[in-house]
Amino acid sequence: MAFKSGFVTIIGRPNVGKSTLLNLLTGEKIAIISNKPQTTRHTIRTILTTEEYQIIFVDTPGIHKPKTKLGEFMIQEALGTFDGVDLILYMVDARDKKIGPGDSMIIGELKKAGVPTILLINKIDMVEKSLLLPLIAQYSEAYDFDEIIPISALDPKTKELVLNVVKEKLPEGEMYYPEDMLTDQQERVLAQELIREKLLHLLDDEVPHGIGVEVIRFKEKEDKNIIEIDANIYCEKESHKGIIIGKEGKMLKRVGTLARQDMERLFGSKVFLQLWVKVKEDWRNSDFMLNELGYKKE
Ligand SMILES: Nc1nc2c(ncn2[C@@H]2O[C@H](COP(=O)(O)OP(=O)(O)OP(=O)(O)O)[C@@H](O)[C@H]2O)c(=O)[nH]1
Ligand SMILES: [Mg+2]
Repeated sequence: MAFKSGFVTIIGRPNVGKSTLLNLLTGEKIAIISNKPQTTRHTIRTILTTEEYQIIFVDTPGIHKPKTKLGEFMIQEALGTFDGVDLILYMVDARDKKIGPGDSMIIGELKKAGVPTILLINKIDMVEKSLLLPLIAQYSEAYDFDEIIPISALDPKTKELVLNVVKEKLPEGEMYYPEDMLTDQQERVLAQELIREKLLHLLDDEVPHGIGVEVIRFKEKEDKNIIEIDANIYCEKESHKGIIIGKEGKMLKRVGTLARQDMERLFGSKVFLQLWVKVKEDWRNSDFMLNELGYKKE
């Protein structure tokens, strides 16, 4: 059988489970995940290579109505992936009773793009099966999806189910990337994201959305098998800084320990991590800061 290859983008509203699915499909923890919407801010490519195919999955920020320049960047990142991909995996939440305005907007974009699309109705572990049929009926009326598949991204069996369908739709083609390449994300970006993930997990709702992380030093000391990483955590208010640092620095220490453990696993090396917290009012609307933190197109 001829080798197949292609680009597959994963899109949908915030918090529907896109990054969870990406990590399940590739078997690696590359994308960060949290229970808070707008966790993913850049597109992330991860590459799955087998003897039969190479799939480049593109995880994208949740599509929402932007309120800041950062939000606008995120939407552009997501919509920008429609162009030139071989297949779209569009995820929605099985708990939705009907198609809301956010998903109607996304379907409008799908119609413009005209790329083959599989609808994945996710989180079916959280709903009664009988509620799925009416939702499926609504979606199949709204758009001519290639397939509609109810899934749970938390169920390991979903991996094979989705990969089989994706494989079927892939065109024949060569490898785009070396077979041992896992992601196009630089290690410093992965480090930055892991720190942000811990902050999302440990802090209450209001604070994390206003957080940006910048790795200011990433130095590999190969002779000692250690990586030294320094990072700034930017927040929008003096009161948030206090929360992030915590009583006697406890919160920051926890963030640092958890992020370091994940980094050591991912990089296969010891990590020495130092964190600083800085206040930058309204940085999410500052072109300069967005540029600094990598939320700008080159
Ligand atoms: N019960 C259940 N929870 C899920 C499932 N898939 C994902 N989740 C949870 O949903 C939350 C959001 O998951 P993410 O993967 O971060 O969602 P996302 O679509 O990438 O979100 P953004 O990056 O903000 O757009 C996390 O708490 C996941 O654990 C599922 O099938 N069932
Ligand atoms: Mg995500």
